[in-house]
Amino acid sequence: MSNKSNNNETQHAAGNGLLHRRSLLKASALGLAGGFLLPAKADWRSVPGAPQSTYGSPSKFADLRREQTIGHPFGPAAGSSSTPLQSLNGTITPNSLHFERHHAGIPNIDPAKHFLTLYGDVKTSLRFSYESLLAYPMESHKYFLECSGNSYRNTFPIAQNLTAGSLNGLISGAEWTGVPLHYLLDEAGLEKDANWIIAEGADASGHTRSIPLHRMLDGAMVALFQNGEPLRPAQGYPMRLFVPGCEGNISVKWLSALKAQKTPAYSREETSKYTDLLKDGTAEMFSLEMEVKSVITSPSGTMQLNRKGVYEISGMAWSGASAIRTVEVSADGGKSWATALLQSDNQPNALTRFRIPWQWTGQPSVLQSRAIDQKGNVQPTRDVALQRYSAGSFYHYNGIQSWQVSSDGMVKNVYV
Ligand SMILES: Nc1nc2c(c(=O)[nH]1)N[C@H]1C(S)=C(S)[C@@H](COP(=O)(O)O)O[C@H]1N2
Ligand SMILES: [Mo]
Repeated sequence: MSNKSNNNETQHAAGNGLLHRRSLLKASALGLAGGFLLPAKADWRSVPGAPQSTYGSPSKFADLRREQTIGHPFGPAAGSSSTPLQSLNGTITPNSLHFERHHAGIPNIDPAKHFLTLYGDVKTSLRFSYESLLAYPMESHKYFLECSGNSYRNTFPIAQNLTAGSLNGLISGAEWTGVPLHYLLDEAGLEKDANWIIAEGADASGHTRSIPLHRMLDGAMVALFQNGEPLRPAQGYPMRLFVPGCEGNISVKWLSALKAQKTPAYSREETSKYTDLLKDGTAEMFSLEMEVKSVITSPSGTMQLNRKGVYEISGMAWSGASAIRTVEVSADGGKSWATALLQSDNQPNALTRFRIPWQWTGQPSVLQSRAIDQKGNVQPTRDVALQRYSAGSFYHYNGIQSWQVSSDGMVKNVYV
């Protein structure tokens, strides 16, 4: 090992073992070095493996499953499941692990029998079949999708000892491909006062949301493909609305109608739900944009550190307002912070991966990440985040996630 890299490895960036973000991780520093034995000849070297398949599946040794697959006590089809953030890396969620949130289950829609109607304050009402939409020019973008209820368990008075995915996994990242909405709106010709578009889904929940026109013209699409393949039924097959940076529930799945009008619809989903009760007793409506947020996915809740040495702290950051500017990481519960490496392309309204090396000598530690977006929004502490809304209101919670590492290596959700 040269002196140069040796210096680099031991360059501390903040308290309690955070190393400079570009420090190299080497087996010697990881505490993993030592003599190794040649492995015995494995079975898979001596006999041919399984044949090819028509649709792939993960290794049986990789434990990949959605978490918190919870139904509603009065209607099991109304429920959600979370992405296991701690089992994944990078910024793309595989389609089989994209989080799910349905108000009335997953309809099984035959695309030949499904239509999207565009009507209301327009010069010409239009009806699109799945086939006809496939003929339009499309765009592909990487975006996050986050439920406004994501991380609500961290608003509970007692910290829940759960995984990163169980606590914060109502978020996923994908490459979405579809028809930019402005093509369809231009074709129909909006009337002058048509400031809102009311989107409705074809499922049994009657899910209806009002979206301000500027959001529909700026980046919204009728999404047809997700990570390269046709949408999964759970994600809205054959077509869904996708509004980047906004709470998941306005990205209406199984999209069947778009109605242009002067005012919002004040539908059930925007009166009885999806409003935020403020401290003064008033309710904030149409708080659509998702706030700046991040979460460390490794090490994270319920994991066990089984050696001392250098670890890579890694996680995801995102903001509905812009791209991510900086992610800071603390290993001492917020006393000191070091800047992490943003280690993915960093697009607006997309997941950004951050990484930073950390030397664990067995000391009790509290790991945190704090995201700052290009507009200067800073992710708040839990205390500050909870002050925004009245008690019991749990949408749009974006407080800093704290993971406690105890001297025995157990990692646990804590409030600091
Ligand atoms: N038609 C319809 N659209 C819907 C919903 C629904 O129940 N019905 N759920 C919404 C909610 S609350 C969220 S968070 C997202 C979830 O999208 P996903 O299941 O693809 O992750 O879809 C939204 N769109
Ligand atoms: Mo949601």
